[in-house]
Amino acid sequence: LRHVTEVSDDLQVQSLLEKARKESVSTAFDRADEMMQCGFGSAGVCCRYCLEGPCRISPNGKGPQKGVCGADIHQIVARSFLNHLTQGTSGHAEHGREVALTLLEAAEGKAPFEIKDVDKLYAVANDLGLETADKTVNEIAKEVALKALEDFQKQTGIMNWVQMRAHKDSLKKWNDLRITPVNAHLEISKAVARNAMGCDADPLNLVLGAVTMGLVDGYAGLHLSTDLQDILFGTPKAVKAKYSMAVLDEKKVNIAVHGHVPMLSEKVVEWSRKLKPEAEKVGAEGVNIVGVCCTGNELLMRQGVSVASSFSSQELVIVSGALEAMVVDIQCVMPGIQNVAECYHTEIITTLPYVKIAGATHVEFSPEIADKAAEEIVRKAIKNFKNRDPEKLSIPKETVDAYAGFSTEQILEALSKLNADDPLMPLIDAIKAGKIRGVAALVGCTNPREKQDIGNVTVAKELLKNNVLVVATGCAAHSLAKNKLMSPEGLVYCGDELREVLEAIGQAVGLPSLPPALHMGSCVDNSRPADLLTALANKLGVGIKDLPAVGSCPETHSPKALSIGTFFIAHGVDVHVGVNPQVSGSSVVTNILCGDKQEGTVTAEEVFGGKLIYETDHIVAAEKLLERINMKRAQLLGE
Ligand code: NFS
Ligand code: SF4
Repeated sequence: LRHVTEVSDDLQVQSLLEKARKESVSTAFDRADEMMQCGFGSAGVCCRYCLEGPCRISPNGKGPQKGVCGADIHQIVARSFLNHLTQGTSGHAEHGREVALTLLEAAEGKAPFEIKDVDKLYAVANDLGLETADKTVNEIAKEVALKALEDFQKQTGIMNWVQMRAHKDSLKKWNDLRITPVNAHLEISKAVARNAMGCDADPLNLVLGAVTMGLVDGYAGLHLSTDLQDILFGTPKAVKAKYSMAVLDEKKVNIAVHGHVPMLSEKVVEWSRKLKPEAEKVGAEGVNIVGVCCTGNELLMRQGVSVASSFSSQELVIVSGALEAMVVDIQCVMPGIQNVAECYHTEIITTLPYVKIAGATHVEFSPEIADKAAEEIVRKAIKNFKNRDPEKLSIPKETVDAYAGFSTEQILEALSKLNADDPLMPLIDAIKAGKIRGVAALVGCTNPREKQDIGNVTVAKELLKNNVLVVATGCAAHSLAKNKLMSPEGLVYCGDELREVLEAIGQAVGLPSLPPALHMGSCVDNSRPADLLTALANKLGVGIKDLPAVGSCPETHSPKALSIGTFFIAHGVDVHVGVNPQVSGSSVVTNILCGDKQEGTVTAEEVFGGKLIYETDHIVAAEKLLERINMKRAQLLGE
C-alpha cells in the first residue's frame, strides 16, 4: 500500500486514511493499490460486445490482430471510446431529464418546488422563442419544461437547447458534419446500436459518433440542467463557505448529501432546519449538512453549505465516526461506502429506484413526495445520533474559507461595476492587453489512483502564475478551494497582472479581491464556462475555437469527464486529461483525438480547432496548455 502521504495532499485525508487502516477498514485508496490495472483494458483493445468474444488484441503486434468478427484494433478502440462517452453522456442526460420533469411538476402544482428565479425563467423562455406576454409564471415554466422534454422526444430537426445555446459557427460546423443531435435519447440509443457487433466499423465515424455524444452531454445534460436548476433553485451569487473534513460538527447531527441532482438535497437542507428542535431533543445542537461531490457543489453555490469531500475520499467522511447519515442520489457514489458504513454507525440512504446499494436503507424520492422523503431522511439521521461511538470519533480541526457562486450572471454583474453598458469589455480589454493571457477551466474529479488534489492544484497554480484566469467546477474546484485558491489569500499564486485585474473587479463589488479561481459550480455547470466563452466569442466576432481558452482535467476518473471534454473539443477548445483515456491501443484513434494538423489525416484539431492533450506530468501539462493559449493569442491578436 502507498504511504498515506502518497495518497492525498490533504493532511486531514491522510489522518483519516491512517485511522481507517488501523481500524481495518478498506477504502478506495487501498483497493486501488491492490487492483492491478489490466494492460489490454488500459489501451482500450478488449472487446466484449458479443458472445463470439471476448476478444483482445495486443498492441505490440503479437497474437491475433483481428477479433473473431474481423474487427481490428482501431475499430475496437474507437468503439470502446464511444462506449465510454455514451456512459458519461447518459448520466448527464438523465440528470437533465429529471430536472425537466421536476420543473413540469412544480409548474403544474404537483411537486412542492417553486420558481425561485423568475428572471432566469423569462430569459430562458425568450431564448427559446416562447411568447411570455399575458402568461403566468407557472404557465411559462410549464412551456419551458415541455420544450426541455422535447429534447428527449423529437424525431427531426435539432435539439432545442443546441439551437438556443450553441455558438453559431460551432453549430454550422456540426451541421456540415451531420453530427448535430436530434434528441438525447435517440442519440444515446443510436450510439449503443452502432457500437454493437456487426455495425459501425469506421474508426473516424465512430469518433464522430462520440462527438455527438459530447454534444448531447453538453446540451441535454449540462446546459439544460443548469438553466432549469437555476430557474427552480436560484442562479448562484457569490457566497462564502467552508471546506475540508473539519466541516463535520461534533455537537450536531451530521448528514452528508452525496450525488448530483439538487432536488433532494435542497429539500434535505430545508428539513434539517425545520427539525432542529427534534435534534435538540436527542442532545444535539442541530442538524449539520455537509456536501460530497457535485451535490455538495450545488448546495454550496446556492446555499453556502459547507463541503466535506471530493470523490476519492468520500468513504473517509464516514471514517470520521461523526456521520449519522449519508444520503445519495446518482453518480459517483462508490458502492464501497456501504461496507465502510457498516464499520461505524452511519446509515447509507439511497433514494432513487435505479440506484440502490445492497445493505443500504432505501427511502424513495420523487419530486411529488420530496417533502415527505426529506423529512423521513432527516428524522432517520436524528434517531441515529445516539448510536455514535465516542471511541471512534475523530473530526479534523481546520476548515478553509472559500468563495463560490460565480455563475456567468454573477461574473457579468461584477464586471458591470467597471463598465455598466458593456460588462464584457473590461475582461476583453484585459485579455487584449495581456493582463489576462487566457482562460482555463479546471474541471473534473479526484481519482483514488492519483495523489489527491496535487494535479488539480499544480496545474492551476502554474496557469495562475502565468496570468491565466482560472475557473473551476466539480471535484477539481474542491481541490483548489482546500488549497486557498478560492479565497483572496491565494492571490500570492497569481502573476502580478492577473492579480491587479482580480483586485480591481473584486474591489468594485466590495470584496478585497476576486479569488484566484472562480468556482462556477458542479460538473453540469460546465455549461457556465461554455456560456462565458460563447459571450466572449460573440463580442469579439470570432469563433470559440479562436479564443485563448483551454480546459484541464488532471485527476479525472469519470467517463462523464470524457464526454464533457469532447463537448469542449467540438467547440475547438483544447482539453487536457491527466489520466489515461484508454485509447492508446489505436494509433488511428489517438491521432484523430490528439494529433496535430497534418496533411492527409483527419484530426480534431483540423476539423474543430481543438484537441485532446493527454499528459500525466502536471507541470508539463500546464506548459502545453500555455503553449496552446499563446498560439491562439498569436492568431487572434497578431502577437
Ligand atoms: Ni464530475 Fe461530479 Fe466529482 Fe468527477 Fe464525480 S462528483 S459530476 S464526475 S468525481 S467531478
Ligand atoms: Fe470479438 Fe467482434 Fe464480438 Fe468484439 S464484436 S467480442 S471483436 S467477435
